[in-house]
Amino acid sequence: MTDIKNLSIDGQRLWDSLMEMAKIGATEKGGCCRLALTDLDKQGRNLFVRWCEEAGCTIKVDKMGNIFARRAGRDDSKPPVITGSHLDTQPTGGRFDGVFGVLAGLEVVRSLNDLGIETEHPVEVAVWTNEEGSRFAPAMVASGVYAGVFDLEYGLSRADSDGKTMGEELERIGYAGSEEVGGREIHAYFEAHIEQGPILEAEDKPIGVVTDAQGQRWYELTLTGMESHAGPTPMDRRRDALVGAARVVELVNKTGLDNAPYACATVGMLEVHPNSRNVIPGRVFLTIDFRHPDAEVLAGMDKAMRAGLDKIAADIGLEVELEQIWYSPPVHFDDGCIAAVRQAAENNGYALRDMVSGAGHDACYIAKAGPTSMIFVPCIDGISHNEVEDAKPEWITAGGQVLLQAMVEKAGYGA
Ligand code: HGY
Ligand code: MN
Ligand code: MN
Repeated sequence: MTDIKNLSIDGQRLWDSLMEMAKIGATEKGGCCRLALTDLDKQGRNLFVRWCEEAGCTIKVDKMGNIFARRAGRDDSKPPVITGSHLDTQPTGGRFDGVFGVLAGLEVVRSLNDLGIETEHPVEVAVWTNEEGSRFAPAMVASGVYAGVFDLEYGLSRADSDGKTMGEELERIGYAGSEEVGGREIHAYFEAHIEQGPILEAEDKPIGVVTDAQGQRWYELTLTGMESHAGPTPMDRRRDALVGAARVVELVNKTGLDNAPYACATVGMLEVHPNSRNVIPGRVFLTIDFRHPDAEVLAGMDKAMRAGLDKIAADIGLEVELEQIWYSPPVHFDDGCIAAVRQAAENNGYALRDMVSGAGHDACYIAKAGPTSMIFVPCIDGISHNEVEDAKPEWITAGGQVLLQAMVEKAGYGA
């Protein structure tokens, strides 16, 4: 029986599958746009399913459209070791965010087949629906339903800006599965992902042993003032919602800076009404994204933002509608899974470092359903959620290699 530390993936095959998948929704600048539950997402899902069936997997789809490609274990009654991530992208997404974790999982299955290894526990590769939270908010909603954080009705009722719900779109693309969502034991879950930040590349380390993920608070804010004529309306008689929004953008940014070095604060969406060049904006909608590894600090950022908002509204005479639409608490991953990742990286002589994930991932919710941890690899200049997102083949191979060995460690093999 080959020692686990000698098990290898085929890095070129993994890279090739990533480049093949990247053709679906390819953008001019070299990125990918496969918004959740669009026809392009359907195409990506279909390609993944075909590849998994060619690798001998059985496929199950649950009521949130989560896909599970299963490779039987010697004792198939045992809970599975699962890996995976997401295939949906941001509008200006890249070729690696999410899809690396999905196809690294497929590469594990293909490598187990090549190596003739039968694991004790079954192995599954998962595709989680709508991780990005771009077309449908919030993010990670389907893994959240799987973990029991949201109920099924909430998940299926999430609507996009055109009012189309996830339930309707799952039916339309043929991925409204029949399997119940969650409620089963997971022996271990590992998610491989690009870091989406600059640390690993700067330290020349191909592996991040992810111990934690920071908490997030997402808000939707509507400021209402008074539309009026941009010409005759004196400056001191205006209730300009966009001036208010500009101060809110500055307030959000300051709230992040005031809680440096770990806090992150972003206004990502801003819609002006009526958006006419000679009308004083009467209404502005914007989104706020706060993050921090410490729940207390995150609560303090919330408080500071609300106080600042009240002052802006009073100064300009605006009505404020603020809704916190999502709270994902900081997560500490499973120490046993973290150790398996660390051991696998050390087995292969990869330089590594412990990390806290700045981004949210499906693993943050799956950690509530079973022992979970993540494997990070660097990305070029730490850039992600951008069409130029890129990685080196040796980094991708390193991540896949560690994933294989960590999973086999947990799944067990050989009598
Ligand atoms: O927003 C996030 O952290 C993730 O990319 N959905
Ligand atoms: Mn991702
Ligand atoms: Mn992302």
